[in-house]
Amino acid sequence: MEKFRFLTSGESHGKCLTAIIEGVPAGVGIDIDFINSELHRRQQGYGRGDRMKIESDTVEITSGVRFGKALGSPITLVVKNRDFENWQKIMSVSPNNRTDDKAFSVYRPGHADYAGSVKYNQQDLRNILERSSARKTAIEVAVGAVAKLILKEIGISGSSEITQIGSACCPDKFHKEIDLAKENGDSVGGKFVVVYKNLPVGLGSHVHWDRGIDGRLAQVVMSIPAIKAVEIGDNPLGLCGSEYHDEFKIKDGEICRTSNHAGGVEGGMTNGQDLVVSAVMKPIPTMMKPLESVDSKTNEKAKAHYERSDVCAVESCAVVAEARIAWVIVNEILLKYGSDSIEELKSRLI
Ligand code: EPS
Repeated sequence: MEKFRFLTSGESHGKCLTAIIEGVPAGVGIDIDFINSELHRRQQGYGRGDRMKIESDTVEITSGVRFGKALGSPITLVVKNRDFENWQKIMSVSPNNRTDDKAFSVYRPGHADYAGSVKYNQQDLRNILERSSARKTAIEVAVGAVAKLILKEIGISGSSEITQIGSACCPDKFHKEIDLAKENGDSVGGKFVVVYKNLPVGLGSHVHWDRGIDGRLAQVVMSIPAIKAVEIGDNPLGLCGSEYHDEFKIKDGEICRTSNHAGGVEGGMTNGQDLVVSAVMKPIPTMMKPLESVDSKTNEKAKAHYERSDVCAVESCAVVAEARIAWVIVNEILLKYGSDSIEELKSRLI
């Protein structure tokens, strides 16, 4: 059941990335500066590649907003790819401009090149790279920023933190790990945590497998490029029930908890505690010192394709996860409380 729904489109070096969102209640304040600040956050982080020096992502809104407020009609967002200027011929829509410039045929282990080219019957692996690139997360962050603006109206906010880079678990060693990977022509992954506060009790449901908010959160975070594991709350491995579960207490006549190992979700529903989602990102598969691979044209041994990439993008990935989690929370709020306008939503949440 989707109440906050959208499609995105766009290739990494195409003209632009686009999203059409449906379900934003009328009257929500759409602050373009906020959307742009989220896009800026996604571009930051130690270890990002040169593409981020070219782009300065900003959003254009071409429908669904008037005088700073959502109309309740579909909102269209556009983020231009500045780099398109350098790729106009290579990414041309017209059959008359066909070129082999930037075509490649050696699979990058760990990327979508192999499975994507087999599935879509493509010989030029660029036809897979262009959409599988994490560039598309720019427009996802813009959609997430709109979701965050809905949440802001009702007092819900989120943030993220990096908890591990490579084998380092404290921030003062993070840059060293990234520098070392760079020196070695390598890449490095890590782990981050996203926390959302002030959620109402009962988003999601225990009544059917596909309605649990935990499953929905896992899906949106797991499908971010390069994510290999998602956890909600603390990892319970090795803990006894008595150590892991969060006891109920009474304080000033109110039910409360003194721990949050469950990460704010019990029985597939939010329980009013902070929602805590962490995820593990693998090292980016495009590497200066390429791995051994195969040329799909000749079926012969070859070094994997390399082109400009990031050494580490864990910080950006955390911003993407914040955005995607905002989609899920907004969708669940709209499912539970309905609402065509923000005033209606606020009155139902009291
Ligand atoms: C990205 C843009 C890309 C990469 C990166 C993410 O730009 P380009 O390919 O032009 O250098 O920097 O993509 C990947 C890491 C990947 O594996 O696809 C962005 O905007 O986030």
